[in-house]
Amino acid sequence: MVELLRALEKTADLVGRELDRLLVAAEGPRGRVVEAMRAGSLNGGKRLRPFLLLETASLFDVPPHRALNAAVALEMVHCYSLVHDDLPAMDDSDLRRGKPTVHKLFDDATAILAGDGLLTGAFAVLAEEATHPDPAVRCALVASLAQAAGAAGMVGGQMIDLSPQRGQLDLEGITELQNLKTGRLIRHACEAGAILGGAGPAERQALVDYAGALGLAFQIADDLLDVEGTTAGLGKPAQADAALGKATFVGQLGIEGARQRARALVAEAQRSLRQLPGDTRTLCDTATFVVERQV
Ligand code: GRG
Repeated sequence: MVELLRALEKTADLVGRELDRLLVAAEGPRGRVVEAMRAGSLNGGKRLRPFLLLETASLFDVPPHRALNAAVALEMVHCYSLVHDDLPAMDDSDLRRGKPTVHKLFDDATAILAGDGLLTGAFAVLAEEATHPDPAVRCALVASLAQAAGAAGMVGGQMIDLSPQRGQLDLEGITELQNLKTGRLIRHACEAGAILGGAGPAERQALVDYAGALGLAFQIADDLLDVEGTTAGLGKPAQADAALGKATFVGQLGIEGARQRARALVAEAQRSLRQLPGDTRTLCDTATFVVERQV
């Protein structure tokens, strides 16, 4: 696990430096939105999604610098979703990654624009030739990220999360919501590695299975942290789900039941890795990390 944490740190450093290079400060009133985009993306974070993308690409011998654009684009979409999720019209949160949220540092309108800038900027990054020399691969990455982030993916999940029915969801409903809201970007991370690496259909399916189980385990761990963690430890408000009246995996399964389900999903994710080429030990450890993490 120490090795995994070191590898995660290395990716976080790489992604942070690339975002810093891309988000160039601007003069005049436009500079404000760039500053807000920087505040929403250069504020820490585990960078788990870029890490998964780089690791899955490496199974097919794609070196990190050849997968970096796709990894950074994915993190930009994730950061946009957090900036918008924290807005008063959504989860209304003052704290993210241990720091004041973007709308608190700036204002609501600037936070909306900063999220928009990160989202659209992600697709500009994917379209760059540096992402992959073959335009068909770049198109496949664009399509995969758009599907994962859009109304059939994360945005759709967020809509269910904000719906009046949210408090009454049963286990199946919560699973669907979380598969969309959190799971689809995680699945894109693994599919993008497969796209960059020219993986075959069976390998791609194995990665989709891995990501599906990992994404749910990640969300159950998030629900457990929300109940058991502290605001200082998490860097975001604890017990937020209960305050918002949200039905969660912990609410449905109880603390011990949720923990058991998360462990079973980790084992399921790890089993999927057996179908893949290369050294899958890091992805195996990542599945364990996802449920043992404290933030
Ligand atoms: C606004 C369209 C739109 C979507 C927002 C992802 C999301 C949808 C909201 C985040 C709310 C939340 C706390 C979800 C729980 C799981 C999750 C995505 C946590 C944050 O991801 P981490 O733990 O965060 O990877 P870091 O800070 O490490 O990047």
